[in-house]
Amino acid sequence: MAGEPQDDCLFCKIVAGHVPATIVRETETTVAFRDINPQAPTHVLVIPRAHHRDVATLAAEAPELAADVLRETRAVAEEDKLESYRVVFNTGAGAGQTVWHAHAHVLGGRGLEWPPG
Ligand code: IU
Repeated sequence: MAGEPQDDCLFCKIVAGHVPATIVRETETTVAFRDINPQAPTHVLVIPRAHHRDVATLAAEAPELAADVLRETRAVAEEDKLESYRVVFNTGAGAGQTVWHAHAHVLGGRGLEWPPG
C-alpha cells in the first residue's frame, strides 16, 4: 500500500532507526540527515517518513507530505545559514536516482554551477 515501509529500503531503515545516519532535523512526517557521500559542505537529504519511490509518486499520492519535505529543505538551509543553495530530486535512474525512497538533496556552502551534469 502507498506509504507503507519497505523491508528492502535503506531510507525506511534509517527512519526506523535500524541503520545509522547523522540526523539534523526530524518532524512528525520527515527526517533530514547528512548524505554519507557529501558533494558540498552542506549536503543533507530530506525524506518523508512514509515510503514513496520518488518525488513524482510522492507528489501524486501525498501532496501535503511533499509540501512538508519542501518546508524542511528551507529549514535545513536556514539552520546551515545558506544564502544560496540547490534542492534536487533525482527522479529515475537516468537522472541519477539510486535510492528508491523519495528524497530532496539540499546542497550548499560552495558555488554551484549551472547547468548541472
Ligand atoms: P540519489 O538521488 O538516489 O542518487 O541519492 C541517494 C543518496 O543517498 C546519495 O547521495 C548517497 O550518497 C546517499 N546515501 C546515504 O546518505 N546513505 C547511505 O547509506 C546510502 C546512500 I546506500
